[in-house]
Amino acid sequence: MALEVAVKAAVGAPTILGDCPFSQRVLLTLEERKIPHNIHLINLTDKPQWFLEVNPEGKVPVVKFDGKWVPDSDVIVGILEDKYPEPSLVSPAQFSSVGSNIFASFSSFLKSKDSNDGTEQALLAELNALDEHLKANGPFVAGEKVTAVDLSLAPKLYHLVVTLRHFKSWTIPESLAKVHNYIKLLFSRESFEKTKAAEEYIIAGWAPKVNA
Ligand SMILES: N[C@@H](CCC(=O)N[C@@H](CS)C(=O)NCC(=O)O)C(=O)O
Repeated sequence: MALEVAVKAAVGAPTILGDCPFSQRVLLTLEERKIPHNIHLINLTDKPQWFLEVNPEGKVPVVKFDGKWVPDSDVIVGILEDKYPEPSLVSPAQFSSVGSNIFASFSSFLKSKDSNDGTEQALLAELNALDEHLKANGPFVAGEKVTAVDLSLAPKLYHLVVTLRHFKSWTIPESLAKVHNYIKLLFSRESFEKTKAAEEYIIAGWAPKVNA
């Protein structure tokens, strides 16, 4: 039986898949595991009553397991691993936090209006650390096979690439060749193509935060 999954709709286009990286992470996990699912698009600026009733916190993604809607991508990915153990996507424990500061440092740099506040250097340090990790262990975080940590990082790197190029004309330095290769491998997966939001919606989603 297909799982029910509620994810973000695009800003200003409630019938189109939106730009939430946590939602894409869950959709990627479902696609990689080939778990049949029905997608409900949630307009976060006008949340439907049924959604607020099953999920009072009002955040996406949520997935219905055994009649109960469960929020939080970490929790959802854990349940999917327990319920559908084959193929396992568990990342080895020593690699599970690789890249985990990239999203916060990217977001600070994107929103920064002061080019000397160190946010660019902080992001570069995180990307350098990822490059070093991939040099030693790549091409994916845990080697030859995609694991959960890659499926969490991929949507975040997508937001990074699209918005920094658009709002700051900034790109990841070519010298970080392993990061570039990693991004190419992730973004060209069928699961990624199928679950990504269009670039215009990524930009529309971030615009209010960048222009605040
Ligand atoms: N820790 C949560 C974060 C989920 C989250 O922050 N979702 C955002 C959209 S990307 C949301 O639903 N925000 C509520 C709102 O905008 O009203 C997860 O991993 O699922």
